[in-house]
Amino acid sequence: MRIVAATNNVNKVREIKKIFEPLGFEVVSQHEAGIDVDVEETGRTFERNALLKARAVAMLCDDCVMADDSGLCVEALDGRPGVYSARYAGEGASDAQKIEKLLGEMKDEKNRRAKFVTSMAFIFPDGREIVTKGEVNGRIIDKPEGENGFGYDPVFYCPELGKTFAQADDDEKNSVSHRGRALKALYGELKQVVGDK
Ligand code: ITT
Repeated sequence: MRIVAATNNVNKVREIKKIFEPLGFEVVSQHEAGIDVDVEETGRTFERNALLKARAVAMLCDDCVMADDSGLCVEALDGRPGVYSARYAGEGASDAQKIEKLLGEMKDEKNRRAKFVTSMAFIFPDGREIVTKGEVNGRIIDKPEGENGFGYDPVFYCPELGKTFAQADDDEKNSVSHRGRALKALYGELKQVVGDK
């Protein structure tokens, strides 16, 4: 089964391929599928935005489509940046700028608890939809550690791995991450609908 990953984030595509291709799915990015669309994320929930992205690409192809909307929710910041994680430091800000803003807001804050959240939307060519979720708890450290991953990974310490997500390789991150968990839940639901691939 061919699945178009409806995202412009190449790091997400790499993580999705790593989990789904060994399961027998062919995953192509929307760019590889020749689809050029940048969906405005106007929803107030991860689920709503994941569906917006998936539906926009599903209208433009005959394949299965998946899209995720993810973000970092920090307890001391009342769940921010949350669904605004990509735009937290302004439109077009770099990962380094987002991290700098986060560490500035967290300066002197004792409660470092945070979680990454993903909503994963999947749409079949006949229009049927599946949405799954994944979360991972961790804490915000006070300076970036590690070179892998993307986004807020260098300041997200994951107790389950004993390191930041940026110190983990793709397989380690996928084994516990919000996106990895949402993808595994999706695989479980797909198996029920279409059987083993
Ligand atoms: P698409 O919408 O095209 O998929 P995006 O990067 O805008 O790409 P999101 O809206 O889902 O994706 O993500 C919001 C931001 O949350 C993202 O830009 C990162 O800064 C952060 N983020 C999401 N997943 C992450 C992860 O696994 N590790 C670190 N940061 C992540």
